[in-house]
Amino acid sequence: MSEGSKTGITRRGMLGATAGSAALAGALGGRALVTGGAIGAATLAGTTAARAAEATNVEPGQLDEYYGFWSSGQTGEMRILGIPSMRELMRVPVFNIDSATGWGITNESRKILTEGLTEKTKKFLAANGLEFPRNGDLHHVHMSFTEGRYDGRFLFMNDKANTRVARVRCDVMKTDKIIEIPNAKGIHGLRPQKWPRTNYVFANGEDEVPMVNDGKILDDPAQYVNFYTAINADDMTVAWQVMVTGNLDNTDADYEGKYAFSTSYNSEMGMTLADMTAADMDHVVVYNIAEIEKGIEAGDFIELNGVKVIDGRKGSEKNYVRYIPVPNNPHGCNMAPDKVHLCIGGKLSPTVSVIDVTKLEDVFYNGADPRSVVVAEPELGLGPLHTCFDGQGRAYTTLFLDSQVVVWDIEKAIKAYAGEQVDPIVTKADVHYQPGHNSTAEGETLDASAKFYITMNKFSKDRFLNVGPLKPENEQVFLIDGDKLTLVHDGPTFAEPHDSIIVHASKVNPLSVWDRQDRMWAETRKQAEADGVDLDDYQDTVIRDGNKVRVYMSSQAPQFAIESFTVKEGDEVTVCVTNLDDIDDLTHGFTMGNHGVAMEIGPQATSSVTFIAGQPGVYWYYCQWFCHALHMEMRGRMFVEPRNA
Ligand code: CUK
Ligand code: CUA
Ligand code: CA
Repeated sequence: MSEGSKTGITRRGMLGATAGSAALAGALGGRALVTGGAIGAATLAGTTAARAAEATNVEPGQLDEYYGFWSSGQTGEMRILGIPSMRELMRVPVFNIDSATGWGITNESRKILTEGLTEKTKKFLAANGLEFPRNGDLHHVHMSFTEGRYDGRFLFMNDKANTRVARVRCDVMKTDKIIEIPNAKGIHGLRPQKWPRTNYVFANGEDEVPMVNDGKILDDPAQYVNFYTAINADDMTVAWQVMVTGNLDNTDADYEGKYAFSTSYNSEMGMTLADMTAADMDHVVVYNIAEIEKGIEAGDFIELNGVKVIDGRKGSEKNYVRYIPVPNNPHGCNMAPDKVHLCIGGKLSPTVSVIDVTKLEDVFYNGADPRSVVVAEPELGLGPLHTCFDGQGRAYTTLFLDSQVVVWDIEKAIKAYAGEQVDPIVTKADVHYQPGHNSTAEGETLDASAKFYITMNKFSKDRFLNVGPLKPENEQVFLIDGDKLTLVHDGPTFAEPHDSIIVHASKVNPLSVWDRQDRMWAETRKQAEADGVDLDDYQDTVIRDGNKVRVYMSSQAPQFAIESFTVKEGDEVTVCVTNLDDIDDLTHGFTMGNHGVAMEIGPQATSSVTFIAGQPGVYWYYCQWFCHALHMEMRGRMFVEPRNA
């Protein structure tokens, strides 16, 4: 029995009048406290909390108004949440290997995980006994844009650990492309082009590398460079790269299709912590997209590992890039939906630098001082990292060291910078604890709104039951109510959402049943055709091809069409399953016992998996996605005969 429960009052309930009233309001359905009775301070506070709870409450059975697309850091997957409820709806494996869906195990996913790797990488992975990297570090998820708004086509994301960029199809919420970025190292910041549409996805290489990184140069920092990459979003190929001075942290693009930006915390090109924080100022790199395209067209590039690379390093930047000095070790890079102001989080500096992008023209073409584009630098608090927007002129900046969010007014900050006596700070609210990224609904688009504020905190400490030395992170939802932020939700989460985007549900329309002809299994289809198997007019059959055996079977709840098949020890067995059910939510699985293989097969989907048959004997395969009252009975046997029998 826990402390306090003897009296029927929990410790949590005694934390304060507001919390108590909120708990009471929750127990009464979140609507009770607005009616009469004794009105004291506690009740008034409770009223606000109750209203807040109501505004973010999604009753069981009701749907959320927004989708949230979440990164997962070192877990390597993408997550889908319902907002404002913060209910986790789905996990989409991307750079990770996933036991439930067979991502990284099925032939279809292995193809996606391997085909975009460079030949060099494939070779050294093979030397490590690997086909593709086992891990990923996914920091930034962003949706494709059309004219500054989310268009519901694709989601793009980075892998810092293995220098990759992936794309997820929004029609089926599956990863369809993963490419390794040549030359660069450690893809970190990533953003799609906003205007006129996402033709490019921009990606920062965080880590400097020797030019050329082939082992001849190791510890001569003077010869290190960094790469900014533009990826063709439609076919996921590298369009071009720009070689720059200083490392690259976060990136964003403007609302005119003219510029993209990167923060650099290491303009010093230092290799140690002391070196990286030595200078007073670092910089923001501004990329002039039209000039870079012209330069590529005119042949002003070197070709490096098959990529056209423009030289934008200090001293040879031409009109390709400009370096805007900002206080030391900046981090966040966020374009406001007013189309004008770019906000750079100071991190080591308590300021956010506001860059007016309409002034960049003069820096590129009229020799204006690069610092002249900085129109405000409000002092906001300690450790400003990322900024999001509400479409009403306000900015919300996370203060990592202060464990707070600061709400501030962009126009007032500009006036204060010009010498007027105005305070740009609207309010501050405590968060628990140490926030990194933050999100408002569609806050990085022209549809930015002032409904919810979500903070992604790096530490939860005491906010949840103790689960051992490794604690969850904590994500909190605040209701934005005029000048006020009201905390309405704590949400523990596993490693480690860096970033999220909130997209109105009307813009995302996934299928419930696969199209039988989906391109995901085009290769499998080709193999079936070569085997004389028509996957549309299903023939359940076993094909023998030397030591290779291909088993084509359909599944329909609660049965696999083939209830047993025979192979020889050491045969390479491919099992291809097509789910003939075409009902919402009727997913089957295929798990081959003791062979380390499993896969998910959605309604009308085809999926295949290849493995080497084990020791002679009987092996049961079964459906591991609960599909029917007779789901447990949905199984069959693989007979493995001795090789020389
Ligand atoms: S970074 Cu994580 S808190 Cu990788 Cu976007 Cu700033
Ligand atoms: Cu099919 Cu479970
Ligand atoms: Ca620095």
